[in-house]
Amino acid sequence: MLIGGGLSAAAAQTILAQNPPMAHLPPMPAAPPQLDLEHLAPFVDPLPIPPIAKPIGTRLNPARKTEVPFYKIPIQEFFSKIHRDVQPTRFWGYGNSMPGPTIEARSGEPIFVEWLNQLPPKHFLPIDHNLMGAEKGKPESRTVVHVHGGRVPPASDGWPESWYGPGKSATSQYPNEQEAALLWYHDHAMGINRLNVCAGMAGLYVIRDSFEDSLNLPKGEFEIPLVLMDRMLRADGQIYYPVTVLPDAPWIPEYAGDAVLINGKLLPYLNVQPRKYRFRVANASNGRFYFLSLENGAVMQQIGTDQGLLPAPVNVNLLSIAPGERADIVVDFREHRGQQILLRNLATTLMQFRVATEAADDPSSLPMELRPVPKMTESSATVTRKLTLEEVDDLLSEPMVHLLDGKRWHEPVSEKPVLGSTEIWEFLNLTDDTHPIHLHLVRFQILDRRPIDVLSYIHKKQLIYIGDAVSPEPSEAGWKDTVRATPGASTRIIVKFEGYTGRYVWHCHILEHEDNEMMRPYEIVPPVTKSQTHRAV
Ligand SMILES: [Cu+2]
Repeated sequence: MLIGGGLSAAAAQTILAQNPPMAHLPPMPAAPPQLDLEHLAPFVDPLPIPPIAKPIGTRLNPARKTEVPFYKIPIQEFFSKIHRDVQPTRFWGYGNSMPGPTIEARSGEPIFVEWLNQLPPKHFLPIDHNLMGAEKGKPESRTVVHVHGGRVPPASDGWPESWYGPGKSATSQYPNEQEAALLWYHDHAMGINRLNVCAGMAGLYVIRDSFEDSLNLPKGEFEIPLVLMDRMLRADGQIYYPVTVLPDAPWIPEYAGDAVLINGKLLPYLNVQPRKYRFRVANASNGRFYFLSLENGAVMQQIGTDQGLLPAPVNVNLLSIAPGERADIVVDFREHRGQQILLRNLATTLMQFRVATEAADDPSSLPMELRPVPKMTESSATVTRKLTLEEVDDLLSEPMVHLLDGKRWHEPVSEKPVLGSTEIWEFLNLTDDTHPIHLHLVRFQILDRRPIDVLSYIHKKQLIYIGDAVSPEPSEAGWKDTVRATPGASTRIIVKFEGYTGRYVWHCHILEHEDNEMMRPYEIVPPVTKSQTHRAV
């Protein structure tokens, strides 16, 4: 692999060791001719900014007897230009843009969204009917929407089996009782969510609050979302999703395309002024990890992660971001007047920033102290769960299925944290891949990662640590909802289960894994009261 962006060979080796590409892919039929990215003119399209969703009115919030903003967002097929020289690409998405319209919300101010399924009946990507939940006879274009990172009642969270077919809709309430953060919404339909997201079903959901406002970070036209989605594209610009050689079992273990769309465009450019910008980065790819850098040594200062602001800005030369994760970045272009700066993923160019020559005013701030993140102490946890991440291979060493704690989706719920309690979840990754693990509803902190003797665990169920525990990187030492569980290692998180009782899910955010059993339900149960204890006695 060629390494660029000022990355040393040693650093690249470390990255590759921690995040190896999928070791094995099933035999695949030859792909149809792909779009020739080498000869595509770069930087001919301006970076689009997804439209802001507008409420169509208000609706009574029965919990508070108040009227709250009401949105209707259709889910439909449309065609969109991903590049000046490529004919329009078919997408299934929200509104008629890819990414969908950005929902702007304020902390503490609830909204309702009605999601309307207006998709055509036949899916345009290959469904594998062997997967749990994707059996024949179900509507192919079924969907259900999940707001990733949202603290949402269970009925509005997008339970994977609560999908609905074309012509139907579902209304979700989003209380927004949480701190400012960049969330994102996407499809979560059981067994086909990798196909629906690949088809374009993703959009941003921003929560703001007065604390964040008071920091005077760059805003308005100086706050730019960057939604990363890689795709395989046919020569005619249409999305290609590969299959195996088995016509009845087309599932592949991971999807990765060479064409990286940023806000729905290939190789776009952005005109910027020589001042500070805030970039809200979301990795909405099925399975690709990005390692982003800026040419010319322009510094990225990471100010936030999945669930909001970090305690202080962190300088990053290389920004790692796994599927499902978000990063909040400030870049000051002041020293780069007149320059053209490339944003790269390792050696691959993704987009260009064109810095204006004229000096610009910059009334925004980048405080050295952002938002306090009180450290959760291990002693506050009442339960520790050891949960394996496993890959089951076939006779040819090809992955057949991925499991959490050795269990499949339909097995009884085994994780039942008590509302208000704190637990440590220790993920024991017995596979060769990094799995980004996401828990719905909650935010958490990463405690540490530590190498383990995988074979001892597999053969004797003995947990032997074979190295020191390593603290999370400063850039991930904030509130998280998705954690990279590295291969051959224990990754520990500490979680307080707040918000609601009921059933939620936790899963790997590599969508091919999630669709093939790497997702489990969990249930938050009410605390047992003293009177109930007496009755039980
Ligand atoms: Cu995975």
